[in-house]
Amino acid sequence: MSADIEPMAEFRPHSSHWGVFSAAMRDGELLVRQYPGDPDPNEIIQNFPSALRHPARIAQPMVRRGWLERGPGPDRRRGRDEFVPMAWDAVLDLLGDELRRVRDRHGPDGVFGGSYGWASAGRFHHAQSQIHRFLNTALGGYVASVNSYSSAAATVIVPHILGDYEALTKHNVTWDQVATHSEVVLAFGGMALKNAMVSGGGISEHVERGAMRAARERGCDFILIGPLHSDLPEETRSEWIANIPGTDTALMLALVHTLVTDGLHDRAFIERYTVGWPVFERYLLGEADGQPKNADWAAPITGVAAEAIRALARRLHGKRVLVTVAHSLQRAEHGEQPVWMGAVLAAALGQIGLPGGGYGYALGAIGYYGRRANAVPGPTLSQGRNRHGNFIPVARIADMLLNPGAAYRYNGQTRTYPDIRLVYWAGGNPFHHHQDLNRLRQAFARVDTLVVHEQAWTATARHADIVLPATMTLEREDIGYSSHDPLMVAMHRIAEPYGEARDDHDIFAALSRRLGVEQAFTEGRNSRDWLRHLYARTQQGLRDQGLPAPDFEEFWAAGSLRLPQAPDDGGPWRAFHEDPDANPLPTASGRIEIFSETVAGFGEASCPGHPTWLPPEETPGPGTPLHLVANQPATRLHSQLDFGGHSIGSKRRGREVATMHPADAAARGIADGDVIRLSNARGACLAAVRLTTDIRPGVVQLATGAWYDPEDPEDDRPLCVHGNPNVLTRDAGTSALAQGCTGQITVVEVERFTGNLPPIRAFDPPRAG
Ligand SMILES: Nc1nc2c(c(=O)[nH]1)N[C@H]1C(S)=C(S)[C@@H](COP(=O)(O)OP(=O)(O)OC[C@H]3O[C@@H](n4cnc5c(=O)[nH]c(N)nc54)[C@H](O)[C@@H]3O)O[C@H]1N2
Ligand SMILES: Nc1nc2c(c(=O)[nH]1)N[C@H]1C(S)=C(S)[C@@H](COP(=O)(O)OP(=O)(O)OC[C@H]3O[C@@H](n4cnc5c(=O)[nH]c(N)nc54)[C@H](O)[C@@H]3O)O[C@H]1N2
Ligand SMILES: [Mo]
Repeated sequence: MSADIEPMAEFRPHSSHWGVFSAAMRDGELLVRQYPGDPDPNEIIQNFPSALRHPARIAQPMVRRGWLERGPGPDRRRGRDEFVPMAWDAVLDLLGDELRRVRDRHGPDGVFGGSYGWASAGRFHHAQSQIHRFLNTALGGYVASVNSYSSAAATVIVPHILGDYEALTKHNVTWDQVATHSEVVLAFGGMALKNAMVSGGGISEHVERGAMRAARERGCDFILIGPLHSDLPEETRSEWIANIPGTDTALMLALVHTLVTDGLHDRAFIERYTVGWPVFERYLLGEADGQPKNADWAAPITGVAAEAIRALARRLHGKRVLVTVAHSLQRAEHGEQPVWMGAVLAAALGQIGLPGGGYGYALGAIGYYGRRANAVPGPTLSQGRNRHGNFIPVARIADMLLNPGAAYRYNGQTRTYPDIRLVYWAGGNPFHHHQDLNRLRQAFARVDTLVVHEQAWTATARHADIVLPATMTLEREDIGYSSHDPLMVAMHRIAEPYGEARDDHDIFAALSRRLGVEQAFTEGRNSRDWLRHLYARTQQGLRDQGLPAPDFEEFWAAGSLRLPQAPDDGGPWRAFHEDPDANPLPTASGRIEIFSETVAGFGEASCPGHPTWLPPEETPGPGTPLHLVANQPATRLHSQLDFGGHSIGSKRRGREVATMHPADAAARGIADGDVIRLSNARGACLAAVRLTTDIRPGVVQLATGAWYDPEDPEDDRPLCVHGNPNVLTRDAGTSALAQGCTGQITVVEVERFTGNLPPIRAFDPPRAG
């Protein structure tokens, strides 16, 4: 039994994407305590206390007045209308009828149930699993979404060029190897501690700071490539090369060019472990197009001096070098290219497969990367089978809703957008995650019905026709588990549900009764039975290994269970390095593909057969002279609990804080603490500004996650008064290969806001009538 969690008197164990903790209710107040075993606990849990009973929570089922009066149908009043409260039984009857109507008239192709989003950490009440299981059971399937907003470009390109995507992030170079072996860490986009602080399913130990400190103390050099100096922690004492956003592929090409022309590239490695180098080399040296991709060529593109590029390349030779590429680089136009080119750079250095060396794609971006895997299976709710099978690449949702029947390209296929009548969301916030929100509003106006389960009045809930209040994680029992953290947590209920909120599972169970599939959905289990059932898999796994396997009641009473983990064996690239014939990679050739016949065969100009510098369409110019970097927020996870104390505490004058360079500010008459207006042709938002020299001049940074707050919701392109950068970002795919999200980088102009400051209303419940 584990003594990892303090004995359960008043404080009970719980878990979240941002860490394991325990909590108690005392005199109506929520108290949270960080997990004592965490060497570097995450302050984001401090959003819970003030969020639990915040008026931004949804208290009862609500139906949009226009939908109630006129019935299902396209309506531009979504997000502008008032809501009518309704009793649970009535609203469930209404929704049951609507689901039946859409199913019978349009079939599963009329329902979009992708429902992308991070939801909460517990594995049974995992909203996506619940909604997919429900739609599969009740409708026989739905239009799904594939890949993630996080990493679509990498997810699609990596199997062609390197092998298994999951293994690249989760079974590759670990933090232990960095602490012990790396001599140089070349971090494109950095490895900001704020990011690794988050881990889907929960995390008990944040180890990244300690590992980077240990590496540094051993003499490892950290080199940060990117626009923000804060993307590597102070502990690394990093050297900072501040390139222009979106230009890393050109920089990497020039590094490899210098290696090649100096004869420093590892020819033996390239020969033995890769295919396609000769084709790539002709491009690199300019034999294909007359332009050598040398440091002089890259300097004006990247904003990095040619001599600095050459010096960096020469420094990497002969060292144990780990090249890391943050997710952010590929969440941009042609995001496939830096992912591919990072692998080519690591291959040219001859490092892939060596301990602490090679290619650490996305290391540091999320807490479950760079760790050992658990050696027993964890709890997962079966989603059933989607017999229908249609899908879209996740970030193409607005394109789909606006262009039913249109053809598009994805991973070598030509596909067609379905005609969606009903959109059903639980556990995600498209008004957080999607780009060009004013366009998304137009897209949501097209459907017959939008259903949302939410814990709080997000803009997505405000745009829905039927809003069902969901419990917050603290209000239900669950199991906290991540495949790469050894502590499985018995998440006890801490508080009673807010208002009339119900668990997503109970809502779907009630709907499945109305649709005649209750037994298939619930299998006759209540929530506690399900936890017991899901736990049994882990228990059996322990038993199979002859390890102590406490029964569910013991696990529940102890509060946590420490699981065995697999050894740090370096993963598939270590095995491949040791013997490429015996352990080929699962690519077409079994080798690292520097040129891919498959990708070349797709014939996409936006993603050719080898890594290529493709200048972005969106670059700073007249009217929009600055780059905007819209990265992950430090004080919350995405938009979750933006109304919590820790998130609110980081705002100024109620607005999200943007950062910019004093030189850019001075040129615009902007002072630290001012409210600024960021704008481009797609939209505008306000933010408070903090000036810092830790940002590259010409770049403004505004994290995602401030709730969309239109000054005048009647307007088609309203000013967001709160600071949601997705009113500015561009809704276009990374390329015809992956069609991934490109939200990280856009272009804007910034001015001092001199008008009367509009109030923040994002956290006030909408009008009810
Ligand atoms: N411009 C720009 N945009 C981006 C990014 C970027 O870098 N730049 N990053 C992208 C990335 S990487 C991602 S992953 C996405 C994230 O986008 P999302 O995952 O959609 O963002 P979250 O705020 O985590 O949304 C989760 C929602 O689920 C709700 N929720 C939590 N628990 C439950 C529950 O148990 N039941 C129900 N029904 N609801 C629940 C929360 O209140 C919240 O509204 O954003 C993307 N968007
Ligand atoms: N606290 C917190 N942590 C999180 C999340 C959160 O919402 N909050 N979200 C989680 C999720 S879902 C994901 S997918 C990961 C995302 O992980 P990432 O995508 O890696 O995280 P970001 O913070 O968006 O970006 C990291 C840094 O990349 C830099 N950057 C941007 N563009 C460029 C470029 O063109 N070149 C270079 N060299 N650098 C660039 C920016 O300075 C930025 O700070 O984070 C996870 N961690
Ligand atoms: Mo993500």
